[in-house]
Amino acid sequence: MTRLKARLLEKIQELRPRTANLLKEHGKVVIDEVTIDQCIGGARDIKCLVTDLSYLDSQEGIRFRGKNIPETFAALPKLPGAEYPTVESFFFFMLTGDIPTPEEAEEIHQDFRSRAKVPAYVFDVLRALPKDTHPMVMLSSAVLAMQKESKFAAAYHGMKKNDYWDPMYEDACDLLAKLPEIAAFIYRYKYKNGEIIASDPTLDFGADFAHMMGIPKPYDDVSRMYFILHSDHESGNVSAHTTHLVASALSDAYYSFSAGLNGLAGPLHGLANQEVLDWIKSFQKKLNGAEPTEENVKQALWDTLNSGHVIPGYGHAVLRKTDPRYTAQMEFCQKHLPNDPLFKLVNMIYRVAPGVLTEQGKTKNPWPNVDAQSGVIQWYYGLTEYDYYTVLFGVGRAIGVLANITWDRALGYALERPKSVTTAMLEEWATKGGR
Ligand code: HAX
Repeated sequence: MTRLKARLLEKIQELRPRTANLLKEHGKVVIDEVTIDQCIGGARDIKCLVTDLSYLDSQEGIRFRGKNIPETFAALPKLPGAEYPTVESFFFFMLTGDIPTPEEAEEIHQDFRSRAKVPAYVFDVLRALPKDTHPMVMLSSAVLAMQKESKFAAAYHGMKKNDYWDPMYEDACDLLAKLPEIAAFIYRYKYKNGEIIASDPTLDFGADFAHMMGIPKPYDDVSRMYFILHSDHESGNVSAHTTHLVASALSDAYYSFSAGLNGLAGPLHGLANQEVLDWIKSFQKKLNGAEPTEENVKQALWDTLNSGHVIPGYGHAVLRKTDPRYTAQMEFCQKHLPNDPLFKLVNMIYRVAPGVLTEQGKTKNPWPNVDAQSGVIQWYYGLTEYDYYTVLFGVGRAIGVLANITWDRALGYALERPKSVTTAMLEEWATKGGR
């Protein structure tokens, strides 16, 4: 057993009695109430999910295991010469809440390498899809195609509930370790004439991904940063919630994460990073080579709103301030690409868009989210095929959701099954002023 798995088991044994006690002794304590607008309006803010891996505060933004983004980056071990920690050490941290020692980080790196080989049939499945298939369909299909590898599904009938976490952990690690090769294959197959670059087993998750993408340094660090920033945003967002929901039926990690990816592919969620670049490129096209000004950015934003569309990369269901994931990427740009024209334009949009959205008066949060900034960095390092960007998000999101469903099994979280009501019932309760 690796030290990560042994540590995880210790943590599971610590937490299990606390969860059991909450259920047994305090199960009927009321922690929230539900209003009609929450019922119709997407269950905003209803407190009915549990995770210890991350917490999203509307003002402060995300904390991973209690640490904000700068604290997370500072605390985790880095490879010599690297600016950002490895994905492997971050996964250790997310699963256990502990910072791995360099030896533990190296052990998980070796463990991931032993799991990283993607079965050949996965590439056959991808090659069989039409070339103009969206890369998110390719990623989700590749993940789903590997379901027959599931150790959880294979062990399910002979297993006790307390042991479910073990093969779920194995599936989570197997699947996560394979994602760089799958994602890089999709990119090279779709956009680089199928010229595939073989994995380099000496490299860590982020560096091997950069290598297989064919993008030189510092793209290894860009990848580490990007995957960690996109990993987790507590449990209520569509991709995390979908993964959790599907896993609650004891579907394995392959079924569950593939479903989560399909949710991530929606324009109000992860696809927003593609939409942002699409918006910027069509804006630049209209400028016809002229320098953008704050005035014509403002006009273009109003045109989008007036045509009934959202401004991609702005707004959030929970956050009420600039997303710290946006800020972390902006700081990267200030350091590495301060004079990049696209970065300057994104900054100009940041100066103008919150005012426009506030004036329009609909959104509760006029500030940018993670997706407003992420494409600039990818574009700068040569990844200009922006319909691929959500795949990058998907690889990062896997870290959080796969760690979460491992814990779901460890703590025996139940089949998810909220209750629905009818419109007539709501009308009746509305008339009575409550149920
Ligand atoms: N542009 C225009 N209108 C917006 C808006 C935006 N960026 N953000 C919110 N609104 C509108 C909503 O569409 C809604 O309008 P209606 O009343 O006509 O339905 C109104 O403002 C109130 O919405 P809200 O309560 O502020 O926001 P929601 O919780 O309903 O939605 C969204 C949150 C992220 C979906 C929303 O802000 C949005 O559509 N943003 C643009 C798309 C985007 O960037 N998505 C990525 C979000 C981060 C993420 O998940 N990344 O993966």
